[in-house]
Amino acid sequence: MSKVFEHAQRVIPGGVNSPVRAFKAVGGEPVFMKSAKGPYLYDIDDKRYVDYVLSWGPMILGHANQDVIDAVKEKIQHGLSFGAPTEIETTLAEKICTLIPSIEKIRFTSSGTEATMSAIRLARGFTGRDKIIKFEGCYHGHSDSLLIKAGSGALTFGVPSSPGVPACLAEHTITLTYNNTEELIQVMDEIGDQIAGIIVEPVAGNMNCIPGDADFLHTMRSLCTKHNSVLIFDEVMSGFRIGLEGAQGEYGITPDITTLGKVIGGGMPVGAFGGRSDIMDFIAPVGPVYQAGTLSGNPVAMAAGLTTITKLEEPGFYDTLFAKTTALCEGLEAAAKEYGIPFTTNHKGSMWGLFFTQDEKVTRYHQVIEADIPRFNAFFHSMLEHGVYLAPASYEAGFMSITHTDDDIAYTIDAAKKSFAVLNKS
Ligand code: HOZ
Repeated sequence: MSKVFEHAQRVIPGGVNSPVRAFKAVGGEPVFMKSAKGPYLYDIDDKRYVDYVLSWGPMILGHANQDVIDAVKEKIQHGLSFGAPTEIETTLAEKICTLIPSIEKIRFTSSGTEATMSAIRLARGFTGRDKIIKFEGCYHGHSDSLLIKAGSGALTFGVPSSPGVPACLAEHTITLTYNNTEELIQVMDEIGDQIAGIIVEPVAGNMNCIPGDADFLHTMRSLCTKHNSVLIFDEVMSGFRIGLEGAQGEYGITPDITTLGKVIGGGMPVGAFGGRSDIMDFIAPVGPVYQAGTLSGNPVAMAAGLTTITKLEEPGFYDTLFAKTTALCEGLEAAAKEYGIPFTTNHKGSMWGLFFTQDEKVTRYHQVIEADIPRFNAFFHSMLEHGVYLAPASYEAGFMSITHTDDDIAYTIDAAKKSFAVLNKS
């Protein structure tokens, strides 16, 4: 075991501050990183990796974007946190409300988990109902009500429903099958009037990458309207990654509440939830539903987020970004075909995923679980060896940044070919 990992484990459980980082799913030891620039990560031995984790999504502009760094540097001259309102919070709030019309008012938090947890409480407070619906394999952070049959690290560790979540709370969370419209209709027909809200990742990124079916998401919208349930789009991952208006813009659906995080903090710790004014005004201090945070709306984080989003508005940004994702996925599929490896990819905007499966397309959770995980793990390690950093679990989406060049993508496809060649022999 490396000295740094051994040292970390003495003082941090598992040596990591978030479980997926521990490489437990893929085996081996995590790589300790030292710095990052553009599409590259550099480990403590100065080895370079083309990075498709991008801090789990936020670094859409690539690492250490100069404008973002400059904005942060400027901001920190004036103090790090005030615990009082600052104007930049309003500026970022207004920017997001303008770009995402369903968000009439927004509240900033320090993480996506806080945002989804607060959105659920708000939906319950607003409707006076307890039950919520979520979907198997979707992950909405690690709050108690949502850590039930969840994706991401929970899936990786084989404990989709975590010990520590009280049964009396879990019984209010109903878990349905992602992309199964019939099941959703049936359940809402039976108990829709008891449902406070439905929370969904419109593009799932925590059971690898599975875009929601348009019919599934549109039906969900109609059912929530019919039963006065709150529709919560968890766009912590997909927000500003599928376009300026997020997945909701792409699908043409207006949720009641949206949760955001990752990109809106430009690499700093930020989350947010926002939506219809009448619902948002149920939050304290206007309304009775309590929610708060010492570092919420932190001005340094706001500066990083504001600068990031402003750069996303540049003409052609998303066309260029999405073309890179398509090129990568098509290149990987062609390479796998060349080596006779059963393999497919999914992508939506700048989110993508790869699957070692005989299935032509992956649209359901069970397909992710049934894919060849040992093969993914071998592929992961081979790619790492060749200097390509993929998420260390087959249940995570990949991300693309605007700084990934054609050469980086060609390099990645070449590394994949070398890896497929080895897999073919095993
Ligand atoms: N929850 C993140 C994956 N979906 C992992 C966060 C991290 O390890 O940084």
